[in-house]
Amino acid sequence: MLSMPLPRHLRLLAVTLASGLLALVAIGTASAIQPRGITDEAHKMNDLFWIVLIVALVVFVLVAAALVYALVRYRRKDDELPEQFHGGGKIEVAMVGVPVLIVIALFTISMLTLIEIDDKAPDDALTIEVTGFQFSWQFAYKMSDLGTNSDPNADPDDAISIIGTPQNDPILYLPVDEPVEFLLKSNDVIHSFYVKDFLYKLDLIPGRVNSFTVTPRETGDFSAQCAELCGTNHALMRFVVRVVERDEFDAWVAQEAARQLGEDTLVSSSGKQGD
Ligand SMILES: [Cu+2]
Repeated sequence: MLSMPLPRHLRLLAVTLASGLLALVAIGTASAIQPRGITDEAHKMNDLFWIVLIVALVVFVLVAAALVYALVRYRRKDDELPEQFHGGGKIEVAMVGVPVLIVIALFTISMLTLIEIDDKAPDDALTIEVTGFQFSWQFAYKMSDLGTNSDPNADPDDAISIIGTPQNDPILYLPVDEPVEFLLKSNDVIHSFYVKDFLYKLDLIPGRVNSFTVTPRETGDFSAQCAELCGTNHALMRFVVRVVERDEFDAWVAQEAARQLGEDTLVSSSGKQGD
């Protein structure tokens, strides 16, 4: 017990400041460890994360301050019972109404974000078929479906394909500032396509195709991995997402096409234009 009790409003101020300080520590920690993400979709999810965190912290500060204040202010001082009463109309309505409004608001914002990030890719978006297998990845790019630099006359079967091994992480090339649609498949067990900087993860399930779309906004190399325990070498199922400018992407495609499909195939597929 304090020998010189602080005035009531000072005590309330002290506990509010203390819980506010805790809330600031939470914000600092979150901003230090939470990746911002590199895609439009990730930025929307990141915004949602901060809205929810800040609302939660405001609620925390108010509830913690009220709790500590009540514990101190109304602690047992003698054997006399305090005044006994039932009900408190206004405060009860507020204690039900305010949380309900907060939940409705957060639900609405979350749904709107979900609808935006689950938006289907435009038809002309680059499409990459991702196949997970024990224990690496295959990335296939169809020559007829390369986004802005597609060859509409390419043979629909012409595709370049990058296949990794557990010892050699495959590189997933993406052009910056363009929507990319991923089609996720698996022929053995369930894997999970997880790119930390997309703030997104989606399972590859045998017998079905899962898809999602992102628009990367930053160039660079970003590490990624399988996020579903899929067997003994699951930990070696890593890959690198390399986001590059369109020019560099086209040069890489041309180089891989020449290597994998050969000059002949390219000539013959453009030769079909006259058909
Ligand atoms: Cu896996």
